[in-house]
Amino acid sequence: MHRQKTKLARRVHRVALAVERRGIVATYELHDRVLSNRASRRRFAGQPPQLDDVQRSILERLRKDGYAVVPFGDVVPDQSVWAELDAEASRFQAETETGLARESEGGGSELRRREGKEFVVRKYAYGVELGLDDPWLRLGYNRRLLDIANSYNGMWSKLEYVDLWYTPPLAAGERKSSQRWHRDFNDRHLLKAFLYLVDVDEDTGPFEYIPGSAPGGELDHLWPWRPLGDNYPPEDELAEKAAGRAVTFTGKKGTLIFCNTAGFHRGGFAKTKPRVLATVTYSSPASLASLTQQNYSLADGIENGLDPEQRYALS
Ligand SMILES: O=C(O)CCC(=O)C(=O)O
Repeated sequence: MHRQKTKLARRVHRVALAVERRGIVATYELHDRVLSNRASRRRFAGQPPQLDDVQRSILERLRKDGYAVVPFGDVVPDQSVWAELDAEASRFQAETETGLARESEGGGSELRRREGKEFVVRKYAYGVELGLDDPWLRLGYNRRLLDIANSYNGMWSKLEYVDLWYTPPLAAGERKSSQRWHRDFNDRHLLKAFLYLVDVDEDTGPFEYIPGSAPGGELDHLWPWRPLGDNYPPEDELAEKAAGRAVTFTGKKGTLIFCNTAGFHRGGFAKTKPRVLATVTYSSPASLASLTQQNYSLADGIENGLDPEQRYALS
């Protein structure tokens, strides 16, 4: 009797999950085609940003390959911005290393991690309250980056995620979760920026990408992107189908990578040295309406001092 009940409960749960999934996918498609994204495309078309040569070149490369790499200073030439980020990153690195040392001695720490991806220590993770003066949030709503994201997505984008990651080296072991090839499930209109805050070589867990695998690219038919799709194909099959195509982003501190991570990517498999990077995610309003949520809330509300594009990204 008990066994039958358990079986029935499991079946009911499975059906309920399937119905919920279908509802989420339908909501996403509706918001992408008709509701949120249409209005957001209109806003962009009514007020397209003036891009300079650096931004135009990034946009061209993004459209062709799904990624572009550039020194941070080329996008944000104001030296004081980099100086502040660099100093903040060093502080985060030092605090994280103190916390990790305490943990390895069996003590507690306040380090933030996310379930399922415990190998990364995060500055903010989820549910953090940020002031508009937070340097990493400011990086996310910096018009130089935001204009690239909006132009690539063809609409005013939402700043969905802002964080700093510390990936400690792991002497041995298999690749786990985002260390394996995958597509991000959360949006087809997606742009992430990764800013390396230490030099990253082969042993530091570089980010890797398969050019042309983003939606609309020549390899988009490989386990194609779907909302909530089956986004982790067997590693060996993908490696065979995309043989020789993957790009590995080793680079100096201050390297900025723009990438549509609805295409295949992986990274953070640090072997001997820790990797420290900042990451910001721009997605479409449809994604926030159904598939994902912002990892931060604003401490101060949105100021009138910001441009409409910035206010939209943060709301
Ligand atoms: O840590 C990395 O390099 C990969 C990150 C990743 O998979 C993601 O942000 O979606």
